[in-house]
Amino acid sequence: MGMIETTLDGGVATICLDHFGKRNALAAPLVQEIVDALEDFRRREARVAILRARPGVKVWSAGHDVEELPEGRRDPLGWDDPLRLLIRCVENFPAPVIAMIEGGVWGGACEVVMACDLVIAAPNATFAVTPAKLGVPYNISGMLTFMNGAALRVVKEMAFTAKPISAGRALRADLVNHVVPLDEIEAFTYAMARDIVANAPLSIAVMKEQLRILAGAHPMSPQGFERVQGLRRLVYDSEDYAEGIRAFKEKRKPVYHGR
Ligand code: LCV
Repeated sequence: MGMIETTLDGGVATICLDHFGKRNALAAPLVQEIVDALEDFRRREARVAILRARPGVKVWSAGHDVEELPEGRRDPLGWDDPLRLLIRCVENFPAPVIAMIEGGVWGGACEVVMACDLVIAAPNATFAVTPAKLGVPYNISGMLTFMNGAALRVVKEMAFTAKPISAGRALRADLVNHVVPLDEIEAFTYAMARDIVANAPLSIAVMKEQLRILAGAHPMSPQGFERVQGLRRLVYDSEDYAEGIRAFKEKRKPVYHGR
């Protein structure tokens, strides 16, 4: 059975996450379905895509599927891992992708939402950046996505505390475009989608690609890159990393020692 539902109507594509049993955790099979749907919508020349969950959910997505993370001594979030693939698909999709959010957005799902072009949130939406909760090293491009999305101080608070922030705080921090009451969010989001569809698709596709390239135009020396990448290894080679993953699987609080 599929884990998403898709529609394409008047140029507006919708992908609805629908794997309640795992709280829409971004496991490889679910990610593959989203990637395939985006590819299909690209072929059918969708003019905008909406990424959403079912109305009424308490969790939009629980983030990376922790069961799929390696137990240690291997980069858990490498270039070809499903989450990275999904984020590149969203960024490279030739039309705007709107994230419509109800409920909690956790970890890797938060990065997926930040990679979307526009974010419309209900008042009950929350956003949590969780690597420090699990003892996981954050991905470099993921870090950049956040730095481009919000002020550095807010990024630091989210990363260091791993606590969810409210929709209101996310709005003030520029992480989301609008916070809209639950009973209006669908009408609001689809009205915005229709505004986009009414405009020139090539102009929009080119601006999206220009903004993607310009937002990533941070010159860095090879030594600087190696240093940042090498720092991640300190984390995934650590005892704390293995403990974080073990504790999640055993449904208990992790005990960290900083080594
Ligand atoms: C696998 C899950 C998950 C899950 N994976 O329902 O960005 S990083 O670096 O942090 C990256 C590595 C990452 O994204 O890590 C994941 C970050 N996510 C989280 O920390 C959230 C983990 N989940 C939760 O705290 C709770 O599940 C929430 C609050 C989202 C929902 O709570 P609720 O009481 O509604 P359950 O906890 O009972 O979850 C239902 C089922 O989904 C599984 C969970 O193990 C449970 O499985 P079983 O029914 O087999 O017991 N599940 C939830 N999240 N990220 N599996």
